[in-house]
Amino acid sequence: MAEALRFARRGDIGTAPNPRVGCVLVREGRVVAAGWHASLGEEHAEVAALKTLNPDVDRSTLTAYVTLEPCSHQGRTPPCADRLVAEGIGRVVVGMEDPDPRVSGRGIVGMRESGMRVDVLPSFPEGRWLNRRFLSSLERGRPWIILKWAESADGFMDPPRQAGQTGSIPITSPALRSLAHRWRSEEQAILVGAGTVCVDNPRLDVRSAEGPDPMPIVLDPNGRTAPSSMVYHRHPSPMVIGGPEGLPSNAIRLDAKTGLDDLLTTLVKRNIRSVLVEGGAETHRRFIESGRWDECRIAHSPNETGGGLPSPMRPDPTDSTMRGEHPFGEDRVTYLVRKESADWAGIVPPPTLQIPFPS
Ligand code: AOF
Ligand code: ZN
Repeated sequence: MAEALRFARRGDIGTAPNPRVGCVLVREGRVVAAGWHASLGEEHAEVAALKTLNPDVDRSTLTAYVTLEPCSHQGRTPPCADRLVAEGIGRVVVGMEDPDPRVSGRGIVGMRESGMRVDVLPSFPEGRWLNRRFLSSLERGRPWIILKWAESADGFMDPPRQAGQTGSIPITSPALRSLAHRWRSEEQAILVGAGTVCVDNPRLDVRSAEGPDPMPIVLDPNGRTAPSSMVYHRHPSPMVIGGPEGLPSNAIRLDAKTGLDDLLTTLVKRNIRSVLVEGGAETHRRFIESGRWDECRIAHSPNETGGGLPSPMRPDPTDSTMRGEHPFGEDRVTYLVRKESADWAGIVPPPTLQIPFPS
């Protein structure tokens, strides 16, 4: 299963909202074929693995190790459980049940009813962590939420500005910017408050890394942002709570009174399974105080700004677990995970910092 998990990790960019799944076919202790779900709409891991299998191999001698229950539904591709049965695979070992309501155990039952031997791991924390975004949406009804900010050595997230001076002023080194953009490409949505849009006028897209742009979400209940702000013109469907008059027609506008939980429910309904919150401090505070966060990534610069916007409150240390702390370029990155989220996921692996890297 460790080998299947290794293949699952390869499907890192472009699989969302789908889970990351890997499959290996084993004969007499040796892997004879392997596959993974590479991107949304493409074949599932089991089918990808079968594709690489020598046609002469006797299927009944094989054990398939799959990190997630083979699906039983006709979605973008046909059901994998039926395919494994039709192929005559001898035995299937499943990492964990698929909580997708179209599957939720039916893949396992179907394979067993056909006479196949199917075993399910009693616990699979690595697989849960890998698919924490997918599982959070289906099990907890809210996306996985990552808070991110950068701060100076003297505790500011934005340097002092002249009156009327706008535009983003980086605090950290260029090396960290590519990491921060990689983080953006890994999440389906990126959220900021109105203040950040007014002051920084950010694009919130992925530039210094590869991968899809997340959907921008702006919290602007009082309609303070300008409709010409870049965030409203870079993505096919920017979302805004409240917002100003005169937004492009493709913007998705939610009522100004929409609360955080209603927003998170709306995102799950739209198959948005993760959100990167990029500030500002007030927005981070809302998420921390309401307990609606899972990870916190703080980039520390060695330089002082000598004033500016104070960085956000830290999550209560009794409420969070340190995932790791790493130098990155001239900066240092601290990774925290909310205790409750770590317990829910089952495991908190240390972050890997090479680029490209699996998160
Ligand atoms: C599998 N193997 O590799 C994956 C599965 O959008 P679709 O049609 O591709 O279906 C997505 C659903 O299929 C997803 O929500 C999850 O339940 C399952 N994903 N299942 O047997 C795979 N990626
Ligand atoms: Zn499938």
